[in-house]
Amino acid sequence: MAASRIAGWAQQVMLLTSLLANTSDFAAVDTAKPMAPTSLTTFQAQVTVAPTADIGANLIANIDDPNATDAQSVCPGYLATQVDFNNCGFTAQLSLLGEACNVYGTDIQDLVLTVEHQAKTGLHVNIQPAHVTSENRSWYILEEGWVPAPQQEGCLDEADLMFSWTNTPSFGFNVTRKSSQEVIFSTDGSKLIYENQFIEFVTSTNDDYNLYGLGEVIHGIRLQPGLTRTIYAADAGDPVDANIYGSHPFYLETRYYDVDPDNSSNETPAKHMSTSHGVYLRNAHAQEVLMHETNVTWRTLGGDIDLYFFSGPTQPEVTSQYLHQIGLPVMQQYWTLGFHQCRWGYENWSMTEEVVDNFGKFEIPLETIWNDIDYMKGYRDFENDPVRFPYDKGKEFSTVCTRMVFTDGNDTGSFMLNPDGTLYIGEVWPGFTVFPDFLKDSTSKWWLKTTSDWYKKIQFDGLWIDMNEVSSFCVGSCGSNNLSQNPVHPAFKLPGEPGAVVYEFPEGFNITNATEAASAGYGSSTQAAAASKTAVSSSATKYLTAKPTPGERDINHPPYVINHVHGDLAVHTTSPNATHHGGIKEYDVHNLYGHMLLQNTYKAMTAIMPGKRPFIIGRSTFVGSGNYSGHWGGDNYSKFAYMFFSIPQALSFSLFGIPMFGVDTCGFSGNADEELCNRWMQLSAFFPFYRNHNVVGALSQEPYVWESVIEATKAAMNIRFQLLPYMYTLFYYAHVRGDTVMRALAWEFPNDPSLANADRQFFLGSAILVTPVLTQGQATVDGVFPGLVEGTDVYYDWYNQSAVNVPSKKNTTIDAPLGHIPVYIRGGNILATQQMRMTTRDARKTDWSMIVAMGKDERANGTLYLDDGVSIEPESTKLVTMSAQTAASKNAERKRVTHLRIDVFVDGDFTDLDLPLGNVTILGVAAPPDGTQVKIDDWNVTSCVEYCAERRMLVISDLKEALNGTAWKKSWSLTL
Ligand code: MIG
Repeated sequence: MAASRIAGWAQQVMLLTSLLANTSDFAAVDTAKPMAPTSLTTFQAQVTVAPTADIGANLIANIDDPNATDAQSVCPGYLATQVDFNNCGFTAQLSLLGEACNVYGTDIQDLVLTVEHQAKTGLHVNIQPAHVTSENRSWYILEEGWVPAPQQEGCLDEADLMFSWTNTPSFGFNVTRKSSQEVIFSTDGSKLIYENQFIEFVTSTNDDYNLYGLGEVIHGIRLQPGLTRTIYAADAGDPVDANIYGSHPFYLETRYYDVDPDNSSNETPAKHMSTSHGVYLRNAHAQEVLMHETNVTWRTLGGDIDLYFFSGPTQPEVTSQYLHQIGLPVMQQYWTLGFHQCRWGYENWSMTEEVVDNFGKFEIPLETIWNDIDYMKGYRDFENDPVRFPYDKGKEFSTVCTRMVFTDGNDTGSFMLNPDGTLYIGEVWPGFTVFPDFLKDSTSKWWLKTTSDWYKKIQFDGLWIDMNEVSSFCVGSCGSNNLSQNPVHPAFKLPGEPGAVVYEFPEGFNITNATEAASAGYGSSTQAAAASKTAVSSSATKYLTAKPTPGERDINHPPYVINHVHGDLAVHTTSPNATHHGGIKEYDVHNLYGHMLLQNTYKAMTAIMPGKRPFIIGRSTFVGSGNYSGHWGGDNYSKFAYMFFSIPQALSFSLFGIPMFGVDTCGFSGNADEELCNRWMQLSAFFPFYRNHNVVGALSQEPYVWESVIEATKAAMNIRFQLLPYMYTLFYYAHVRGDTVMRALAWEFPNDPSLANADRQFFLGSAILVTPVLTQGQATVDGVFPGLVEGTDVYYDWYNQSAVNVPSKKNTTIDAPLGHIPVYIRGGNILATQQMRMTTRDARKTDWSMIVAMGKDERANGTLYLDDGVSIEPESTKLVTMSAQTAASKNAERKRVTHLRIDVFVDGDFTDLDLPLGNVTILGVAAPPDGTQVKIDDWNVTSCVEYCAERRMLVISDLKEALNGTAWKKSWSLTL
């Protein structure tokens, strides 16, 4: 949890008065025993939970079970009748077309199909049981109060998408893009299976399809045939290709077309274009999506079929259409884009302060310092450890208040229950633990009160919401009869305890650090344990053959076994039969737990800090969480491989509407080394959320630990700070328009099929291309400059400001020695920049510069959004629109730039950042200018004009006075 914003170097003492909380673990239950003053090392005296406590039934996932029944071959499908048209679509009845198959539940005889055109770009297809009662409502219906349902006004006539259906051989439907007649979704020819614990529908696909999204998962960006995406929120440390923290049942599909298929000439390369569309299944149940060669099969363990199609037809349009429906990304405070230092293992205030001091000593910018669960007393939420993290110079915190968190919550009925109405008591860091029931209104009030009571004792600037999947270290209500043992030690070894996993080093550590590697026992067998820690047990032999009981559900062991990372649904989280007030089972809402917690935390923070944008970084997210929170990538590893995975994970979260994303820089689990941390501190500088975080017990990895990392960090931060106003502007457009911040190459160049899988580089907005080294021991990196070989685009090296030479082949080898991250400005863009300081607050006081990167057409554009950086509804804002153009004489002998013009259009009255403009650097100016007299709004002004022929760069400096010491006070035009 984290922490304090450092208001400035003179005010380091602020550190002691602001802290972000890990609200992961919730209130500990009341216990007869007084709380022991705990620290990580006092656990020895505690009762340890039985090693079997977190082990569930030994299951074989259906997709791995050779004997599993294929629903398609045994089920009858449905028949559509009673079609009833209305203004925007129609309804129909679907009835089972034969004998029930009851394959993974009980077949539902009658369904209602609703098809509704939404505005021009949206199509909604809903299939739900005809008879939903108040008792079984939560089995099938996802309440709009929890997850809004897209509602776009507008109807049929201009709709982009058409819906058609058939009854042969059974009910199936097609969604077709009207303009091109291409079918984008087709269940035609497959059967619909609709049971009380199992739904399946199948859409046929084109060959070699390009799907993106369906998270959260650690994988490359493109989802190819052979994969299964399981969606069930899990506390699992970033295993590859398994379900982890968040649930995002949304995909983007991009289809490329050869524009001139008859062209067989070798000279003119094939020309392509693409269209993209989005598919969102609004369903919060456990589910999986199987990607096959010729179809995509979607299976859920409940809920309904609530499908929304977004017609695009480009990725930016799909994303914007989707985000406008699920909730646009929340605007972040400016300072949150500063650098965050964190680790599990800053044991007390003085150690925390020492880290802050070290940043000062080495002059590395630092915005915040975060404390992890170390600050808590007995790992309880909302309570600081009185010895290590006292509220006020060691003054003891009253135990009465501690219990109030639990007692208040209990008195207001704010916790989840067992089916018999007693408290559900799982186990997390504080020991036996209860879990807020966020489906109940009174819980919001209790959460708000608890959060604000704590805020009165320790002022924080944001909240880090960890373990909200929700994590519980034992199966079932394991604390129910064991409360007297509290606070118990979890069934597993804590990092750093004897017998715990020995930390591994990054790939290649044995080569670059031979001596150290030998003494650290690198490569020893103990390290295999780290990898298997989260892997699914390969010894699963028992297949739990739960035969469906007609009409009843087995929610603890559903007949269809998803490929859950932890096997049994009850493992490492609250059990499916944990019960909410009002009777709703966790089975039906599990994937929403994290989202509801984020939503409630947002509410609490807006009450505590009225008018201010809450800063929340959450682990478990759902569709729409971006409306409240940012996200970090969870427990990754100090490995080069995970540095790579951070890019596709970030790009997926761009699609999910959570642009405030970053991963644990230098890696969480395992020891980082100099080379890895050097590369990673540079890479993450181009991610919106920039935080170095480490597991307890691992070697220190703050950027000042290694000399080369200090230099590399400052070099990258220097660029980041210059780009902060640009990044902030990108956030503004994400917030108001549904734009993305980090972008895949394919999204910026939709007509280049070779980029469909490109996820080792990315764009920040449309202007910045980042091509990092992602592997060990390299001094070069292969990358592409989209559009460069093709002649449509030009790129300028950030460092030497010259245009990149057109390479002979598309994939180019770029020099990238350790400490250098290749960064390019794409021609056609204008950036307004400021300077690096130790904090963003001070950076916001520096003079402006402008970088104009001319495009192939000798034009460039840019925007700059300015406000106070804090308020949800700023009193005043300013939007600056910049454009530039040049014209060069065609006289080959004496080529001159005859004309240069820059227009700055200022709209709005926010004045705080009307600081001087120092200089304008124009990249890609074909020839020297004809004259040197700069005019601003037709007035001759004194300034300095320099042209560098080598770099084709023109610098106009000394503009401060010419503009009366303010860059954005009013609109102006510069001509030369
Ligand atoms: O069970 O608070 O992902 O960032 O350091 C582990 C300790 C709990 C998991 C988080 C990680 C954090 C750790 N937490």
